[in-house]
Amino acid sequence: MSDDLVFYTNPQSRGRIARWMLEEAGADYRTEVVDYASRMKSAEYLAINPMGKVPAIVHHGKVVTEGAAICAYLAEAFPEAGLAPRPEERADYYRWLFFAAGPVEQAVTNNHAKFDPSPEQTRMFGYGNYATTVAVLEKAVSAHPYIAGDRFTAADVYVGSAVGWGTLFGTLPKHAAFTDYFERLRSREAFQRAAAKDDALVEKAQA
Ligand SMILES: N[C@@H](CCC(=O)N[C@@H](CS)C(=O)NCC(=O)O)C(=O)O
Repeated sequence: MSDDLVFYTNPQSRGRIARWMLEEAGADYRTEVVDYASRMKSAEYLAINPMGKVPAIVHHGKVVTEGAAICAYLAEAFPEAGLAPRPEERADYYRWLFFAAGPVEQAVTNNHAKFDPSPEQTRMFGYGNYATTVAVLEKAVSAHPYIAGDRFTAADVYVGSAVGWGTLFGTLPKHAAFTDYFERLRSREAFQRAAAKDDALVEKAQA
């Protein structure tokens, strides 16, 4: 296990997105579990992520936070994995990666908190409203087998996680477009490996 790449996570968190990406990249990394109660807002961890949130990675001494940024960063840092976009994939790759990290994330969390912008507010809210954001996401995941085209890229780790967790927790509707897209992703070996590692950590914490 390498100290060149340290992964700060909690197995019950968005850290699962970053672990999936680390496994897809074939990275050699060391995991540091950040406990919600004791470590998340500690001075030691705030020095890494001042937001006091996971995931974060430290690669060759450089910190990367934000699940979407971690996916894009690792795709470039491990080019041999072939998960960065090819020139013809770049438009869809960046567009939908940012759409999922911004509008989708805000729409889903606000809707879960039972807040939907009024018609006047939709102009200044970057996601407009929940219904529009969900409809646009549904169209995006239906356009090709993968979000940037015919092959899997790092953007699928992030968009796929949003869709997978959203449909599982009921924050996104279980529409066929979403479930079909996630079915294509969940059978990947790296996804299964990442899930097994995180599930083992959850079990260990509960034992
Ligand atoms: N915008 C961040 C969100 C990260 C986030 O909210 N993580 C949650 C867990 S899913 C967290 O660490 N919460 C701990 C806290 O706020 O105390 C990302 O996409 O990585």
